[in-house]
Amino acid sequence: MNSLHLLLLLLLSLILLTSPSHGFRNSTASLNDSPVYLWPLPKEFSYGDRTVTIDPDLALRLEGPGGNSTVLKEAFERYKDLIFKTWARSVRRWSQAYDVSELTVFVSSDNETLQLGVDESYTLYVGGEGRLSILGGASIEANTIYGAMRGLETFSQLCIFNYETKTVEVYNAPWYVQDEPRFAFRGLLLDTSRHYLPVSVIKQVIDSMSYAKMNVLHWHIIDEQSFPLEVPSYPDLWKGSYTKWERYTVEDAYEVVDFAKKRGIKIMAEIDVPGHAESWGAGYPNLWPSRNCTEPLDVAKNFTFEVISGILTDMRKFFPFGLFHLGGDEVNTDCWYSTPHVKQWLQEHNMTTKDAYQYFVLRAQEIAIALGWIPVNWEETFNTFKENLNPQTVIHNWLGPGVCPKAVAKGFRCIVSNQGVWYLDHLDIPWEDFYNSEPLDGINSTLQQELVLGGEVCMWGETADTSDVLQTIWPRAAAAAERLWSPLDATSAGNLNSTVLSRLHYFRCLLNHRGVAAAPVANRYARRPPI
Ligand code: CP6
Repeated sequence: MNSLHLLLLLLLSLILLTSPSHGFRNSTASLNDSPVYLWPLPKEFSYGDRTVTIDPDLALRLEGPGGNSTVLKEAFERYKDLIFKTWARSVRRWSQAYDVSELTVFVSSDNETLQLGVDESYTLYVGGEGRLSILGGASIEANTIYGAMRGLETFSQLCIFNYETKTVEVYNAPWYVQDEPRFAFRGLLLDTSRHYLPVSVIKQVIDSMSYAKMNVLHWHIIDEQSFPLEVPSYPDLWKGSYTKWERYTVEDAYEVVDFAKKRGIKIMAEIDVPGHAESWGAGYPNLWPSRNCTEPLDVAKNFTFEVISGILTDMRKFFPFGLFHLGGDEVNTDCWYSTPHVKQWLQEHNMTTKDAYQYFVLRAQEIAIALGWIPVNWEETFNTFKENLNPQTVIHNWLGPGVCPKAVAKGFRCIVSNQGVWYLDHLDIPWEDFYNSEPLDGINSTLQQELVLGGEVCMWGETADTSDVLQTIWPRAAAAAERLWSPLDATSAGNLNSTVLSRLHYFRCLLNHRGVAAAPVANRYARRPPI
């Protein structure tokens, strides 16, 4: 920190101490008196009572070791379009000066590696009146370009189009925001097996996730219904796609990963084994135990593990994220026992079907670990054979509350996706239930709490496709996004009566303006929550 920063900080604290926090009302229609329309709510913030105008030719000044980033420059251009082209076709260009003509972005590291736990913190300042005053202008300080991107999102949410003056303004300046996420893993599952989703739709989902500061797209690519992905090592696998036009090439996968990275979002890919894998056999029927036992995959053949190894080796090239999901849920092993050669294999190895399920999951884990991945498995694996799992395993909850407390007590890391409150395909779950679901419920020790990486909302694809996937995700995913980003006290009970409803209405409206087909906040399906 140099002396200029110190001076700025000093002056800032002065403002924070002297400025009223609720002094001002602007002309935009609001549902209550709060001037705060940010989603998710930042960790700390304060605001004043002045209105500043933002120059439609807003310039970016990049500073610091990370300041030369092309990715960040591109992000700035995207946000400039969102700020100035979202609400109206054109802003009025004035002859006189605007209060904010330049956004200074200081990034202290040039390391653009994107992994779990990457620093997403930022400090945002949007100044007071007067372009030349020391308190004019706007700035973002961050340790990584990903933190700077989160700051750009917050900045864009402060920028509001004034329909009378036809300029973009920030109300209640000066704003001072110091922000960082509560959880490192803030995910959304997208299922492209039950219904194929074009790459353009996946990109829309990724874009919309970045608006809510979500950071992991769990790509449930393959399931029993279809195998849409190209796997060079086993080129017949994608014969399991619905049609030859409903497939992802290797290049598509690279493109999705790259598009997401530019928005600070990791892609966690999944191959769900040994259940949920019937479609693998369309190209390689040998993966099926028999013609009338097409799931789970054949545990008795070495070929099965050769194929898994081939898929993972290929995928390792285009999925750089350190976590890889190996499924392991809903495995019904009955037909293993009723298939003669598998039954014989079980007897030769002195295994029950349950032992064989464990053997399969552990062998798949070993392949993923040898490739440098941390395996993630659905909770049945933990529920069935607990300590035998590799200790690196991340347990992914879904069946109900309770498993993460048990998993972290045994030293495993955990991701929460309780189906009763975070399953988006359950149309009757209202946003309030998404909002009130607390990932750390039932976990009291700080050490164990730290093993909860975060949570994930699940958009299973049986009943949603391109025509309605975005409106099914939003706005309810946003409720979980705030739970996972904002401080616990900001999202605890009682706050439902404060700004949360007006902010969610505003965020949903913002999504619509940005071209995301988010459904109304109180949609026609959702049952009302208990009072
Ligand atoms: N597909 C896979 C699914 C589900 C799971 N795994 C699922 C189960 C129950 C509900 C919703 C989705 N469709 N592969 C469970 C993790 Cl209610």
